[in-house]
Amino acid sequence: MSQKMTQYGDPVIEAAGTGGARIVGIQPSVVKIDPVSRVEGHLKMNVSLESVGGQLQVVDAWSTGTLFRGLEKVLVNRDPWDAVVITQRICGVCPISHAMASVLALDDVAGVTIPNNARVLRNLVLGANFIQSHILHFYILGLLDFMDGPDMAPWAPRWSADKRLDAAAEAQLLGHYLEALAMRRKAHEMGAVFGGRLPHAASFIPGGFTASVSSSRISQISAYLGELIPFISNVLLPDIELLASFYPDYFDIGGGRGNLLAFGVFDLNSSGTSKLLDRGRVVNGSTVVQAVNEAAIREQVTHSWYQNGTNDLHPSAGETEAQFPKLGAYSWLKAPRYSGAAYEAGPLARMWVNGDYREGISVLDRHRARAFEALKVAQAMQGWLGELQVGGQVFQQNSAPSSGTSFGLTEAPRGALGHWLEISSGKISNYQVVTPTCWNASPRDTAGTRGPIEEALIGTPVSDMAQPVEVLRVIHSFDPCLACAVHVMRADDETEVCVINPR
Ligand code: NFE
Ligand code: MG
Repeated sequence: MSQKMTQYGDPVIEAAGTGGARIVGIQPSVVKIDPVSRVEGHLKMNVSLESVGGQLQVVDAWSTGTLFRGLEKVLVNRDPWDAVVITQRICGVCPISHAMASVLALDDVAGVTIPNNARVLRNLVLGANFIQSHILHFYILGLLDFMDGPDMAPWAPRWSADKRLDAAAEAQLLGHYLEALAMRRKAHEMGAVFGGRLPHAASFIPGGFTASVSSSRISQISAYLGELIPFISNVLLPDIELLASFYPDYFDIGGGRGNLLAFGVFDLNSSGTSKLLDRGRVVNGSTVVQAVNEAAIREQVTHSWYQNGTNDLHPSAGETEAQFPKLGAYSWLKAPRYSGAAYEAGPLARMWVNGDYREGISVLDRHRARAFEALKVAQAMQGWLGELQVGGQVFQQNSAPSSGTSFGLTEAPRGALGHWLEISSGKISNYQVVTPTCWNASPRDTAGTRGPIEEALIGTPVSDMAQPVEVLRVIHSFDPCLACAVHVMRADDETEVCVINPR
């Protein structure tokens, strides 16, 4: 990395003094967006803007996760089964995926095969979570970068730069924004039919699931899908095309490197060899899907606020040792890499890997793929209801071994999710979570390679440096979540983050 950082992570210019470089201030061309709103968790984005061929555009970017999550530290010395409960607290938007990753790891380490009913019940609750998250993302998090809305919260105050919708489109999307709130609630209610109280489900347990299958519950889910599927088909998908008709250049903005990674999700058989959305990866937007080898994953921390001695570890041996401040570091996110390369995770990665969507890689393609995926999952759920056996077994007795290692790979709405578990003397001795946003919003790695969002921002045109809404459109297309569980900050401190566990 040619750029220098302050110890708090802002890119700086240096005085050309004789006694060595001296930090004199934040680079004048850097625009700092902090916080980036309408994401889950806490994100800052620094972008460097320059005029290229007469057009102001992003020439560099630095993505900063501004809060330390540290759930990995909380899990050490706990009963292994607690992992399912605790890891769901990483986030209120994707907790079911954390439950899934955790139970997959625990099923595996216990050597238990879950009953068919449990597999289907887990899929149904996770599917409901995907649908609520995807509806939430388009209407409530992503759309407001493109529309004005009425002069009231949450639409105002707002940036006015580059808003192109006409009055009819504004009115249609505003109406659907409000409808989306109700639809998202229905998706949550659908998940609660078998999942119990949401968002954090107590029903996911190693060996299976804790709900009985009745025909009335099956009918309830079917009724919810009967409302959600038409909403996705007849409202969400056409709204994305409407948006695209006003902003067609966003099929060419926000592409990035085109490396896409999917761990796969929604097991269709008990061995998990068949999935609704398969595992795979592609390089540079290729249509050739390659295998994913879990052993090729590392987390790098050269530019993250973790001790350099913990750099480049496989998650099974991963460490979470904070070091803040740290020169050259600018994020609490580690930089996950696959064979040293940065990969984008998310609905577009999944749909691309599976051959369901390969129109392109851009801001609008991410929105489209997400909506098509919502439809695919909802339609599959209707079919899964027919696999449930009323009154059938949902749980297989099992227990965690006193020692062992395992991992669970699945997908969260935002992309590939992995949990790595180590048990010693009957307790968790190590637990590492690598979230999709850690892949997408990662900082540079040891080689200086930008994370996927940083890279996708390069070349983004900006019409008004004081209102860089175009930058937000690219960021939001990834639907970032900065893992919103543990908040440790001093809001009144200009450093914006504070020292964890000072020793
Ligand atoms: Ni807090 Fe999450 C999803 C996970 S993103 S939303 O989807 O895992 O890091
Ligand atoms: Mg982690």
